[in-house]
Amino acid sequence: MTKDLDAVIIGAGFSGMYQLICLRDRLGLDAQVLEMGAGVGGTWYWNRYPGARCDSESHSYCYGFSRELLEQWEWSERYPEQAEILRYLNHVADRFDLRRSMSFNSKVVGAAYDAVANKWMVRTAGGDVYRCTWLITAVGCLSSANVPNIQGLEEFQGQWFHTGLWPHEGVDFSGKRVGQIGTGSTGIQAVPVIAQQAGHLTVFQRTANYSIPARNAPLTDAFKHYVKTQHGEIRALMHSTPNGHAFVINPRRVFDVDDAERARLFEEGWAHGGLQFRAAFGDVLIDQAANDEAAEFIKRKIRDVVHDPATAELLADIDHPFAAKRPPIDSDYFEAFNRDNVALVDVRSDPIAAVVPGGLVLQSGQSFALDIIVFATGFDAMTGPLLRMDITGRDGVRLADVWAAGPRTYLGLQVAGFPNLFTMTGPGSPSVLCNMPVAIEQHADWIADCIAHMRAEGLRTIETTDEAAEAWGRHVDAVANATLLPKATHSWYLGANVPGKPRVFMPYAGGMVRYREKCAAVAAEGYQGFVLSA
Ligand code: NA7
Repeated sequence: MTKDLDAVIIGAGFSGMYQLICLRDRLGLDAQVLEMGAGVGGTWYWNRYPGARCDSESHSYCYGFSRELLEQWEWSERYPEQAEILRYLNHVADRFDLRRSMSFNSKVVGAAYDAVANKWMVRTAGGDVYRCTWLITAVGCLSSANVPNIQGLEEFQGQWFHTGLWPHEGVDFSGKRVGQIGTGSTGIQAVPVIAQQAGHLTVFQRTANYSIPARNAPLTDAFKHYVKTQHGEIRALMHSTPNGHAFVINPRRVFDVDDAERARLFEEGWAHGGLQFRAAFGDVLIDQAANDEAAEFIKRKIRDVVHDPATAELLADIDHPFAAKRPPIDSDYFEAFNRDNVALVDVRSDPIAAVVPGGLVLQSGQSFALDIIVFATGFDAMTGPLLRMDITGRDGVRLADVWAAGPRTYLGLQVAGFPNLFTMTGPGSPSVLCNMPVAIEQHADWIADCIAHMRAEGLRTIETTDEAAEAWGRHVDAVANATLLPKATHSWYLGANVPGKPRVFMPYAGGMVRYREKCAAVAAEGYQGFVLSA
């Protein structure tokens, strides 16, 4: 089947759904979403692992474009769990009649730009071809599962799962010997829940990680009322903060206060819980000495919580600044190591050598008998979902070749040589350093406004330049280097979690406010850094 359209949007998660509303309902384009899953939801469709929950607070983890939606939808908990977010996204799909413009089970395997026709030809695994003027990738930043290439996995006689491709019917852990590899945000959420169900859980830790208690709880009626009646104020606050959350980062510095006051403020943040812990001071992610204070506070908490001193030491032996890797928040993660059925194994000093039919073997020869292996090993972040689609631009140039030394974009929105292709929340944009729905709505609106402008002016192509992308790339590097973020040399922000992936700090660390202003200025000044032609 070949179909002609104005726009194709790849992905039916938060970003693709709202982009469809912008293009189809606001601009009147003939737009279609292609989605590889069988339903909407993106991240929340795939990540169904035990304990899967958002680490943005529910009242800020939602769309802001519809007043009625803000006033009518009601979240039940401070941090919504996967099933609730998926219900929300299904509700949005129904409410705005999105499904009629979506093709599910449609995995995009290629997209090629035809310069003569000025069209993109988008191919799906099922052999369908969609011909369109505008191509928008809404594929998410963390959607390409990273299963480590461990020798012997295919011979494992038990079951294994990656958290990002979790079976819809769930996994029965009861009485099973479970091994979990990975202690990032996902692993930290999964451990306490799997521990409750499994016969025994062995956690294989390569890099110890900070985590702040989420203090998740049902929302009170008073808070629900506040969310519904004060949504304008809440959105204004979210749009005024660098990371799109509904809380202010206090500008005071860690050493502005004396030891006792600092301890009190950290305790207050710990008791309040969540990402807001970091907001007690403005310099935690900028100044190493300030960061050390926060890091030591958390390490002391870990030692207080975990009874076995050797386990506590291993969990608190953290080698990077606090929040330089994505900072997890948890519900009883460290407490789980006090259970009799949970053990921690250090695979930094003694790496995993192989999977064997009955379990795992470390390089020292120590072996573990396992029935189930859970890979909480993260994603080929940001570039992975784009590169796996085989996108070719002008003159058949492959995106994979253009990005061989790392991604280069202008504003995270466009790549030179790929006209009329927009990469929502692409590398070089705030994306994962921002509360995602905020970053997503800003991109979708900007792209829709750009297309509306072009149609009004009779323009047919927009393409950024190498110069603009190079300059933006230098700026992205500079703002990252002004923080402690690049000091976590093994982070997925840098691409360091995937063997062979170029090390480039991918998200824009300059903050959402500054980024939004830059994008608005670019548009207001005639799309500086882009070439628009008829
Ligand atoms: P992350 O944050 O990339 O964490 C992956 C974890 O898996 C991390 O602890 C890794 O250790 C570990 N890992 C990866 N490969 C291996 C191998 N081969 N051996 C041992 N351990 C390994 O992914 P998450 O899914 O937790 O979080 C991603 C984001 O999703 C999260 O920030 C939320 O926004 C949602 P490492 O640190 O690399 O040594």
